[in-house]
Amino acid sequence: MSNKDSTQTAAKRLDVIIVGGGFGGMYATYKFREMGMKIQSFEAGGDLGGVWYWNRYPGARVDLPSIDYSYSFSPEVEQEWTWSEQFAAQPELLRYIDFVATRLDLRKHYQFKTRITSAVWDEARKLWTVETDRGERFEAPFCIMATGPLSVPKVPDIPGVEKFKGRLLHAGRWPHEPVSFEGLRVGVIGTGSTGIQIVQDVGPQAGELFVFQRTPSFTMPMRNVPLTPEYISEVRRNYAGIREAARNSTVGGTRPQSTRAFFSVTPEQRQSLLEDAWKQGGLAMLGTFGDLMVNEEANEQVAEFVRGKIAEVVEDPKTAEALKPKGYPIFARRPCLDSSYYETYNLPNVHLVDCITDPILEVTERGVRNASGEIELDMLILATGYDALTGALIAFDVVGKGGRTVNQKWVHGGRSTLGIMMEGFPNLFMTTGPNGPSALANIIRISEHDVDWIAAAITHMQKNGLATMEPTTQAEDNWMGVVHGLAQRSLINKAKTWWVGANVPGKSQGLTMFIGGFAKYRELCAAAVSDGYSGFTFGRAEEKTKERAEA
Ligand code: NA7
Repeated sequence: MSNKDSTQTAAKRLDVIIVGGGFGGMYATYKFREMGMKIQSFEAGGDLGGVWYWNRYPGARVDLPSIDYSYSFSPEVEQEWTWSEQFAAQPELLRYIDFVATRLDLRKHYQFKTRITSAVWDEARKLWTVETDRGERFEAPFCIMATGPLSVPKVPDIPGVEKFKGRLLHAGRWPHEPVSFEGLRVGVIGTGSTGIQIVQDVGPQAGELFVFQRTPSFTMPMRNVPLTPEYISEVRRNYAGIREAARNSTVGGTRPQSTRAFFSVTPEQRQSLLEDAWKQGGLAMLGTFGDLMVNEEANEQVAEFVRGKIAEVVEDPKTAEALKPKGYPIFARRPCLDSSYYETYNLPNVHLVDCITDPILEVTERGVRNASGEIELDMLILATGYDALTGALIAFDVVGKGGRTVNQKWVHGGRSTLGIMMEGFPNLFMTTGPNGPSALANIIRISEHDVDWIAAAITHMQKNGLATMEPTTQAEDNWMGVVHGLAQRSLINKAKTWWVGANVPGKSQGLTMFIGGFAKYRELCAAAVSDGYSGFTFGRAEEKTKERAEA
């Protein structure tokens, strides 16, 4: 035993370790408890909620309908919870999460304010050993990384950010107490989904608001509405059918997705369909045609339609022009939904700073200095995104067979089998991993699916006296072949976004998410089981016992 070992506290032995307290981790916690396993769950935040725990910024709101963006595994929760709006705001989402956690008694399994600092596979003992930032050690044969695709906030590499003497806030680490903007000169850097939600909320409250925009996003009207008691009771009566439809859809939700090709209808019909979609709101436009992500010309016509809408709303022609996204396909960057984003620029106190024509040079003690001068600020909000998809699992040491880390494995981008397991990392499972549908479908449907798949795999092992499970290199190559093959056809590659890793300097570039749709993903995951798990190798429990005896 090494010196290091002798000073270490004894590891607590469990059946399953679960990392993360977002939707995936909460469901995993429930599922494995119900299977009678000895579990321990960890969460870095002070409570459950994942992104919704951290992202308390003004205007934070889900951009999928609430009835889709909710658990389907518990009929009790479905019947007892009442959504108030079609697109729930962050406080309501946290109330929902609290309701689920309380109703299913999940918090008692969690250790909060605890960050995992390493997870190491012990090949001889067939166990994962996990260490926390409190110096504790836990070990279990199975480890579930429900660490989420958007959990590592990114601070921009703008010189001087640390020098700013005013209040510096990151949207992804927003304070718990209310933040007042009244009379303040506020700056927002970033105009992705987060920046857009902040701008429309803070614009009317701030003394002056300066929006630092590098790449404009396409945003469409959300047209959020309160949900009536009649609608809620119909949904409750029909949840089973609604969930079934979602599971068999491309997006994992109830948004219709047409197969209609853009040029299969006349220009007049196209215009009328686009106007209808705009009136309908949400992502109706994306669902109106089936080929917008593969037909560049069709895509450009839809983009031009939306640019026209911007010009109709924004009064100052120069601002309108700067807000129009150009140079990348619509929907290739996460499409945003807003309630009054473009209208906000008509307020006299709201100013767009175009960082393409007037780049940010540095953050100073007093504000932001760009080519044309210094803009003094009392508060600077960073809405600069996340080290997405792979960021959480490379942020600490996850060490598999032969001492190889996930960091090393993913040096050329996220790589896994089904987005759930990795060759070289036995018994380590991910929910909403980087090579599943991830950000391209309803993350709650994916989380539930992945946890169910993992639970079935563990049950299979238990029934058959198997101790370890790991994808073969061949199966992983095949899966990544499918992922890359589909990705090549997509226009998503033509935009520089977090979807393709372009927002983090030095990160491997390319689309590694499965773009074949949620229903197809389920089908392929089911096929990996129904062919007798032929893409996986299993180690027997006896070998483990034998190895232990020999050790
Ligand atoms: P995003 O979509 O990654 O947006 C980040 C924004 O921050 C984007 O507009 C970036 O511009 C901007 N940014 C980042 N660094 C800089 C610098 N240095 N200078 C100027 N602007 C900068 O993150 P969000 O949080 O908005 O959304 C993430 C997801 O959450 C969203 O897609 C939904 O799924 C929910 P850039 O594009 O790099 O030019």
